[in-house]
Amino acid sequence: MEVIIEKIYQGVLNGDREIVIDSVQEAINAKIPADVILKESMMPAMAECGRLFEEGEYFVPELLIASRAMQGGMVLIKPLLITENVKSMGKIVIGTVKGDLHDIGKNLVGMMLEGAGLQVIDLGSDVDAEKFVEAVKTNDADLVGMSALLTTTMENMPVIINAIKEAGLKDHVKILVGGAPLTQAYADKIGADGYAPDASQAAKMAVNFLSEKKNNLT
Ligand code: B12
Repeated sequence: MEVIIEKIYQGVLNGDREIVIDSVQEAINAKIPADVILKESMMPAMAECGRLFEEGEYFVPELLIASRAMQGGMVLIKPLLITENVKSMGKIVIGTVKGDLHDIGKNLVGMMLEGAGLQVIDLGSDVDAEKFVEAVKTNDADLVGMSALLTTTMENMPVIINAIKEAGLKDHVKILVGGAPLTQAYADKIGADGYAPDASQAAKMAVNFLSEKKNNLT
């Protein structure tokens, strides 16, 4: 088993989608449970990619290629995770805000979050307040992640935060924001719970919020 797990780990780390797909299939055939594949190979590999990114050894292209490789394997194990009834760490609704079509960073954040064990409900781009609120309600989400790449569209973030408050959902969800024009100061000003400058730190922050939530419940 270790050999296949290591092959998947290295495949994600090196962004080799074919190797990941073949090795994940091999692992499934060998009856390795889907959650073991996820937790012992793909998640640590994405965490390592995040570490390398923070240390300046990996850049956005390496992250995108690693994420694409992981996605190749995820397609195979997702249905099994559902039948094995593996609980995700928590649920996050993500989207790029209204008027904004930039989705590369948001997708990267989504993949890192998935790599960290969260269930990601991706609303796509150009998402208005109503859609965010509806998705939080229907999915009983723990977190909301909003992305904006334009100085004009980042102004839609407080509108969405207000709509979440008005719907009475603010006590149930933590709101994370990001995108190139954003800063911690802006996140504080609009009442977001967290800001992260990149996908790796976004995933760490999401995991921290979920651990805090779990600790508060116990
Ligand atoms: C690619 C791109 C496009 C593509 C988008 C394709 C796509 N599917 O995404 C296209 C060609 C469509 C495009 C269009 C436009 N673009 Co454009 N685009 C870019 C470009 C070159 C790269 C953006 C990108 O993908 N970066 C790479 C990703 C990985 O980085 P990122 O998005 O910042 O995400 C990281 C972090 O910010 C963070 N993060 C992101 N989201 C989130 C969310 C959360 C919750 C968290 C915690 C973290 C987080 O993590 C991510 C990963 O590490 C930038 C230039 C730049 N240097 O940013 C201009 C840029 C953003 N675009 C710009 C402009 C002006 C436009 C247009 C208005 C151009 C025009 N006149 O039509 C249109 C707007 C269309 C629209 N309505 O959205 C300007 C914005 C200026 C401003 N200050 O507002 C920029 C800065 C270029 C410039 N220097 O002028 N664009």
